[in-house]
Amino acid sequence: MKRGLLPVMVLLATGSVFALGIRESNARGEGNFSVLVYITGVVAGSPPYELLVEGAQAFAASRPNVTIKVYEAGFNQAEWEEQLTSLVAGGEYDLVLGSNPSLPDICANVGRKFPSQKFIITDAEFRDNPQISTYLFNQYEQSLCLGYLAGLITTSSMPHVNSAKKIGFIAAQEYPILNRHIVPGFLDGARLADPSIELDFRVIGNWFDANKAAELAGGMIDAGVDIFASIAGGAAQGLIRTASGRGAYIVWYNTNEYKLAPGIIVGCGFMGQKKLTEEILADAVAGKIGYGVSRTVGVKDGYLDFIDDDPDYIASLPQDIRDKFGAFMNDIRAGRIAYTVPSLY
Ligand code: RBF
Repeated sequence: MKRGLLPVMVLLATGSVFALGIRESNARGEGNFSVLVYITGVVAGSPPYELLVEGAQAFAASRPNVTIKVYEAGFNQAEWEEQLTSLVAGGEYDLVLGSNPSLPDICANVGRKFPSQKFIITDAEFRDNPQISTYLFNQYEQSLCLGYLAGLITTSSMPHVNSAKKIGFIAAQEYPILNRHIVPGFLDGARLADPSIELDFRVIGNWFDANKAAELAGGMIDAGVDIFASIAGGAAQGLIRTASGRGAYIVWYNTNEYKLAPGIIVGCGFMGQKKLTEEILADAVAGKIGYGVSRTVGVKDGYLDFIDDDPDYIASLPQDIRDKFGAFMNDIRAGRIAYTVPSLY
């Protein structure tokens, strides 16, 4: 404490010229902490981005010296690196915060041009770069949970269930976390309920085309799918439309969306991205972030879970399914289910 105070007292005693010099060398301002929240897409309709922004804004609201700028980079992925480069070129931001598996590579390129710029990215895994810190959600685990529930549903006698043991997954685009963690986890989970379950997997090609998602979902229902999951951002609205119109079920990743289609969206996962964001920013302001490293978070430590206390969940599924699934979730929460997370590479 004493050691920390001494330079401040010297600075005050030596007067304004010295103090001004210090201020000029720090364009961001003494004591202020400025964060660029870089959204790789648009916020609306994408749970990871909505939660990231909510967390950053909640943190800034509690700290008057923290300022947040949210930038939506849009859907043209080819432009993301150039956009980020021009945003950080002025040296305005103490930190760039983002949430996307493709961001660390982009940040590494941008960071080479601006060696003092720091980046923290969630939903990604990247190591050994002293400017970049990453946090990976164990989405294999959330997928195992949602997949097991989908397996219980497709083998049940619920009103919209047919005799085919077929579950569906609609993805906006393919990428390593999707192909190696999310989709395999979903199928592995379903096969814990019944090993003969098959997966119908289809790709939209972008994160916004709800009509294409609706059309794909229709074809999948024709092919025997009665329960869906999707990772599709705003395009998932098309799946909800078709499932509601034709009669099929959906399990939803990351956020509580039961209200969007009660009785159709029958299970929702939880992603603790808001809490993680607030913790990350507190650590960043305190200078406690480890750069060059990646940390994985999941159900056991409370960063992923399943929302089973919502009245719409309880009303949507028969007691026997909720009992079986509840026992499974308790085992996952307690670390009693053994599984191996596949390699991302
Ligand atoms: N998830 C979204 O919810 N909305 C998006 O717009 C979005 N864009 C993505 C773009 C790229 C290039 C990649 C690799 C992933 C994207 N994701 C998006 C997926 C996101 O990172 C995460 O894996 C899923 O949302 C599941 O939590």
